[in-house]
Amino acid sequence: MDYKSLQIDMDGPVVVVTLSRLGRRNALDEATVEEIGHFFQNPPKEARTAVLRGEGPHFCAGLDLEEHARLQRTPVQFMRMCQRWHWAFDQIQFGGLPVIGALQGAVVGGGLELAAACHTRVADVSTFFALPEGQRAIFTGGGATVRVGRIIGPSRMVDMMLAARTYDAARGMDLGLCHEVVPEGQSFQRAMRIAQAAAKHAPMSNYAIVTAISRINDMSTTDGLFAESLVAGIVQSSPEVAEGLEMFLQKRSKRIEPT
Ligand code: 1HE
Repeated sequence: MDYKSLQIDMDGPVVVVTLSRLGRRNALDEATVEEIGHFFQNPPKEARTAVLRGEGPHFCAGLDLEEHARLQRTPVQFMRMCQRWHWAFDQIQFGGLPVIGALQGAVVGGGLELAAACHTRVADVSTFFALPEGQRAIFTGGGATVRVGRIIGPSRMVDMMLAARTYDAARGMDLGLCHEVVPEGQSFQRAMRIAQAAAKHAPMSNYAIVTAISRINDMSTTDGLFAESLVAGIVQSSPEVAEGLEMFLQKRSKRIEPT
């Protein structure tokens, strides 16, 4: 696929995906969402982890409101569009590649839905989170009811939308919308360091981390524990395990220390 709204760069084992619609503050039109889904469904073979960022001062301004106004979609067309967003963001969350979101400025509406599909989110202090759909006479459609609702809880999500709340980076971190806050302009560098370190993990271990935990949390206790044992059984018997254990037994592996 010839990507027009994404810039793709390899940096060792890390693939950097940059949303590049600066003139629209990286807002998501239909073509961009297709590119995101296609990319994360078919990442480069040599990529072990990914960093997703937005060009310029904002991560992503959500739904492309110019396209939305222009296309005058019918209810069925908008429903279909939302389902393409769900498919595309599922490729991020469940595609198997660990994806680190590097956030700055606006992470709003569909931009927050996109960020919520990333596995780790690093925000700089300029970051703000909002779901302004209510103020635009629309509703979330890119997965927020599921992904954001599960992060901050449905009651807080209702309040966030009704009371038109904008959370800054520190509040976002309290609520789990991001996992780390760094000084202005440093979210990309920090996301890269996390991605480079995670790229050294055994691939099966990373695959289990990014695909199994969310799914198991959708299950009942009994089913979840059973599924965990199955996943663990497969991961624990992968070839990289012997090497990792050998390093530990020879006292060559990194100690786990308080930070
Ligand atoms: C856009 C969009 C957009 C900016 N669609 N063109 N999303 C929103 O409600 C957020 C709307 N945007 C904003 O609140 C602000 O633009 C920002 C806080 C993101 C950035 O502010 P700023 O001052 O840096 O930029 P700007 O001057 O407001 O915008 C620069 C340009 O980007 C301008 O175009 P220009 O031709 O006048 O230069 C804007 O029109 C354009 N732009 N945001 C299209 N979103 C699956 S359902 C999901 C539902 C939602 O996502 S609802 C939330 C929609």
